[in-house]
Amino acid sequence: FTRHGPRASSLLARKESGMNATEERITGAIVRSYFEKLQQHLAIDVAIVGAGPSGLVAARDLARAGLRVALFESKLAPGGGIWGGGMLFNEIVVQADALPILDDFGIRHRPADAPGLHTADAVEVASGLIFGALQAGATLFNAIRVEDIVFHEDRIAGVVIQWTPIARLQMHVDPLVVMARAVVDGTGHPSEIVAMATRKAGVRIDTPTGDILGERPMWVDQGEASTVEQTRRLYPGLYACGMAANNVGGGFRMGPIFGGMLKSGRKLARLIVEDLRD
Ligand code: 48F
Repeated sequence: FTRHGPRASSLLARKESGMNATEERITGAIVRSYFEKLQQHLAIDVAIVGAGPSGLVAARDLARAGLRVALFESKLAPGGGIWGGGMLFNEIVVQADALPILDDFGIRHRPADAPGLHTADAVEVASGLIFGALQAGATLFNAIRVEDIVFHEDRIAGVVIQWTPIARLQMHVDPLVVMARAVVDGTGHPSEIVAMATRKAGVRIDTPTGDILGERPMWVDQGEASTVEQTRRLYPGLYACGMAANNVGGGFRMGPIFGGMLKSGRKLARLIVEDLRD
């Protein structure tokens, strides 16, 4: 007790021990707001694995349609293969028919010295897509790797998540789970989530063989078209977009041209909105 009574004494004790100092309040604010965010996304409409261009466009459209959407990105920085443009020349190419998607995000572009092709600054595209997805209401969890899927009665029902550093250090720590009505493989070339479904759950996906057909060598026009064509539901609760869809469907690769990725994201969102409405 001090001469000011018990309350003043406990305030003094807190002050002396550094409790309730700005440092404590900063940490408390981060912990409370992060856990609120996490708690609101333990059971969601759509879990998108991978925050590359196709996943980010899909996330924005799905969030705009009023669905609860979370992106899980294993790297610290979302954006996937956009940042480095072609061979670290940080410009990307987009076809004229995909420009409305860039316009929708407020991302600038200019005509290239080639008919029907336009260029955009890769850093502006990456940051613009991330910003646009979040502003529309999607939530992004970075540095979190999806290491498995939830499989319930012939349906993909969620994702199994773990901090990337824990996975990298191979620490023996059990993961947590996020349940989702739709799980999207946006992991790019390896189509990791569909691979888990075929390998671990043994499901036959919607391809001619029932399995992943695998990416073919570069043929830009074919690859761009097939990326959009192959964007679809592969199994109840399981979808793929972007290079993951192209890999699953046996399409050709296409390099640093991004119209197909953007259009794939938009198509995917439309399909999922229709499916989840039923
Ligand atoms: O590959 P990526 O950019 O996805 P995309 O939308 O776009 C492909 C283009 O960037 C480019 C192209 C073709 O030449 O135009 O390649 O298909 O991004 C995939 C993201 O998924 C993350 C990865 O870090 C990357 O940011 N990712 C991969 N596996 C996991 C993951 C995982 N298991 N959990 C969480 N994130």
